[in-house]
Amino acid sequence: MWMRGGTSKGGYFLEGDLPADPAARDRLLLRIMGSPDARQIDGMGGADPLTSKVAVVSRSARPGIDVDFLFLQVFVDQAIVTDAQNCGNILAAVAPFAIERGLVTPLAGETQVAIFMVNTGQVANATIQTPDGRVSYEGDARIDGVPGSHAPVPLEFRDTAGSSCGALLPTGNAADVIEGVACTLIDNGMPCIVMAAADAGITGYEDRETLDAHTELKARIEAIRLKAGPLMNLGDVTEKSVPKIMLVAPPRDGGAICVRSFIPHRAHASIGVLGAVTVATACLVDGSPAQAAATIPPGRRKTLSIEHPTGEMSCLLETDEAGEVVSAALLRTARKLMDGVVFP
Ligand code: NQM
Repeated sequence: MWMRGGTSKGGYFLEGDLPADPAARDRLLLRIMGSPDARQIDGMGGADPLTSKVAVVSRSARPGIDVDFLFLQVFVDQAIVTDAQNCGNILAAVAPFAIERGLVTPLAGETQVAIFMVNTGQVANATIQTPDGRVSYEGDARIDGVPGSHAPVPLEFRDTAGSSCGALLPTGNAADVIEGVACTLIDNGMPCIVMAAADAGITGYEDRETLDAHTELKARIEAIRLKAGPLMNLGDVTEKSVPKIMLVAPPRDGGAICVRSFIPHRAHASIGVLGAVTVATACLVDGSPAQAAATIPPGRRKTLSIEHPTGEMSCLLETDEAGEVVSAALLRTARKLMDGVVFP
C-alpha cells in the first residue's frame, strides 16, 4: 500500500510479504523505489528522501503492543537501505495501514494503536478515527507542508531519550565545539546535531531550494557530522542517514524556535517528527545553542511551536520536576494513496 504519513510518503508492506533475509529485502526495495538514481525514474520513489521511505509492519507478540514497525530509508542516489533511524512521519500511517490489513481490530469511533518502533526499541501511541469501525482519512486537521485537511492522527511518544545514542546527551555536554562550531549532540528520538544557523554561515530563514544549492554549507556541515557520529556512539556515519543537522535561529512568527534541517544531505521541506521533538528538547538544555535562540513557554506541560521552511510543527512536551522531557505529543495526518501490486 502506498501511503502519505505526515509530510512524507512511501510503501507500506506486511513483513510476511517481503523476503526474510535483510540483504534480499533491501535489494528488492531498491528495485521497487528505482534506486540508485537521482530521478528514481524506474521505480516508485519520488526522487526525494521524503518520498523514498518504507514501513514494514507486523502483528506484535509484545505485551500491550499491537504492531511492530520497522522503518527503512531507501537512499535516492546510492544503493543504500538503512534501518539506523526512526521516522515519525511515516509512523503516522502505520496504524491506519495495520487496521486496513486486519492486524488491528478497529473500535466504533476511535481506535488507539500501540506501535513498537523496532529501529530503536521504543513505543509510540497513535489514535485513529474509525467511525463505523473503518478508517476515516477525512477530517478538519491541517498540518503545514500538506495541502488541505484530513482526519487527525495524534501521536504520543514516551521515553525516547537516547533512542540510538544511548543517552539524551551522548557526550554528557550541553555543547561540544566541532570544527569551531558550538553544537549540541542530542537524541530524543532522533540523533541530531543542533547548532546556531549563524555559526554555519546562514540566517536560518532560507527556503529549501536555497539551502540545497548551498554546496559550501553542505560541505561544512557534513565535515561536522562525520566528526560528531563517533562522539554520538553512532560510529562511522558516512553511509548513515543520522545524525541529522538542525540549524537554529530565533523564531520569527511567534513560535519557540526556527529550524532548517538537513536529513542529512538534503534540506528538509518542513521538519521530521522526532527531529522536531529532539530540537524542542534541545531548547530546554541549559547551555545549548538552541536555548540561546529559543523563546520557551513556562510550565511543566508546554507547547513549543517549531518554525520550519513551510510553516510550523507544534510539539507538546511534558517535563518532570527536574525539567527533563518525559513525553512528547504531536498532530499528524495520513492518507491511503494506492493499494496494489508493485512489479520489481
Ligand atoms: O524525524 C525525515 C520525515 C523524516 C523523519 C528524516 C521524521 C522524524 O520527515 O521522525 O519524520 O529526517 O529523514 O519523514
